[in-house]
Order: sequence, then structure tokens, then C-alpha cells
Amino acid sequence: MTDIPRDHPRYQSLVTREMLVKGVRDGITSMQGLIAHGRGEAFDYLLGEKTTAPALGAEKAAVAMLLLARNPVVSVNGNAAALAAPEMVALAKEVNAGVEVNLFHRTEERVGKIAGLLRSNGCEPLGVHPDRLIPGLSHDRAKASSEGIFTADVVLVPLEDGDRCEALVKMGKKVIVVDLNPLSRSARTATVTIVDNIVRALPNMVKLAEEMKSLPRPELEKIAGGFSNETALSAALDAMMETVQSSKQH
Ligand code: PTJ
Repeated sequence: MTDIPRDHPRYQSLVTREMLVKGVRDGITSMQGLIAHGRGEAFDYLLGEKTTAPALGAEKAAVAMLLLARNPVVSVNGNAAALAAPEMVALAKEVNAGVEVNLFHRTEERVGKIAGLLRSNGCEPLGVHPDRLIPGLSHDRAKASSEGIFTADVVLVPLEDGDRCEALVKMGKKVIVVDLNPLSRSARTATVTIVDNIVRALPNMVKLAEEMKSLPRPELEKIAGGFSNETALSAALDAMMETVQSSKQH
């Protein structure tokens, strides 16, 4: 790992890159994951690399939905594993959710390594021996487990591919995505889109789950029901446009 100087103004962003590079070296993250992250970074730059108030609102609604769910599942891909494995496991514990390895560029070797990482963080993941296929999807990315994603009513799928997000919504599930690109198909199709970096969103959600798990159901229903994905996406675009506008004025 390159030694990143702590006083570098882009310290956090550079450390995040190093975590992904390590993920690739350890056989956890795909090469494509590096490219996907680069796209995310560009949007994060426009967001000011911070959790905006509307993103925090989406995180709150997502946690409420997970707490209300009958069979919630947190899906882990190669990027999420490299950037937020301990937080994904901690969140799953707080909301009583299953954790499933679910890859777009699936190889059994990578599934095994991600499962090992999740086990070392204290959970027994699903998805190692998937027994069902998500309808409407070709290719290995359709694989899912009957106890997990296949029967889940609420799924958190950070950095999800647009096609699979759409297929999960078509199955009648509530789909929560973390996606820095508010224009992506996943962002537009999901039930709740959190326009925030996964490295900020997941720690926020763990903290929110700790605070919210004792709330009565009607209160959680109010929080989840008051969320509008359209409004949240529009607010994210406004925040990005504001950054562009204020840079033009200087
Ligand atoms: O590990 P695998 O095989 O499952 O593959 C994972 C990737 C992410 C490579 C795969 O799902 C993929 O190709 O995803 P996409 O279609 O490129 O979508 C990823 C989305 O996540 C893009 O819209 C990015 O802007 C966004 N993104 C990238 N990095 C982050 C992010 N969103 C939040 N936090 C990030 N750190």
C-alpha cells in the first residue's frame, strides 16, 4: 500500500483508492470495480465528498425499511467487500438481516474470498452455493440463494448494476442502492437510492440502526413512507449543480 500523507487534502479519497487496489490484489474486487469506483469518484467530487442532508434522509428511510422487513438481506459485491465489509456485517446484525455474496462478474474464487472476509468479520454469508436464478437475467449474475436474496422482501445492494436492480424490483422487492451517480438506471429504478459514498453511507447506517432499532413500528413506517426517491435524486442533482455553479463564480 502506498504511504498516503495524512495532511494531503485528498487523504480520505486516496486511502479509499488504496483499499480498492488491495481488494484487487487480494482477489476480492474485480478490475472492473476500479473503473466503477472512478466513475463514482467523479460524482463524489461534485457532491463535495460529504453526506448531504437528503442523503442522510435516504439512509434513515433505508434503515427504517430494513428494520420493518420480514426477510432483509444485505448483498455484498467486490467493491462493497473491499470498502465496507465490517460495516456491512455490523448493519446486518443491527437490523437482523442475512448477508449474501452476490457478484456481477462472478467467479467461484472471488465468491470464496469474499465469503472468507465476511466470516472473518463475524457472519456466515449466503450466496456461496446459490440455488435459484433471478428471473429475466441471463448469465451468472442471476444467481441467488433461496434463503436470501431470492425470497427477501427488502434488499440492500450497494453499487448495483441497473439490470439486476430492475429485475429485483420486478420481483416485488424493495431495493435500496448506494450509488453516487443519481442518473444511473439503478438510482432511478430503486425504491431508495442513497446518493453517497459507500465509505460514508455504511458507517452512518450502522449508527442510525443502533439508534432506530428501538423505535415503534408506526414511527419506522412514517420514516420509510415519507421518503420519495424522485425528490431525493432531484436534491442530489441540485447539490451537484450548486458545486458547478459556485466554481464558475470564483
Ligand atoms: O464485484 P462485482 O463483480 O459484483 O462488480 C461490482 C461492480 C461495481 C464492478 C459492478 O456491479 C458494476 O459494474 O457496477 P456499475 O454498473 O459500474 O455501477 C456501479 C455504480 O456505483 C456506478 O453508478 C458508480 O457511480 C457507483 N459507485 C462507484 N463507486 C462508488 C459508487 N457509489 C457509492 N460509493 C462508491 N464508492
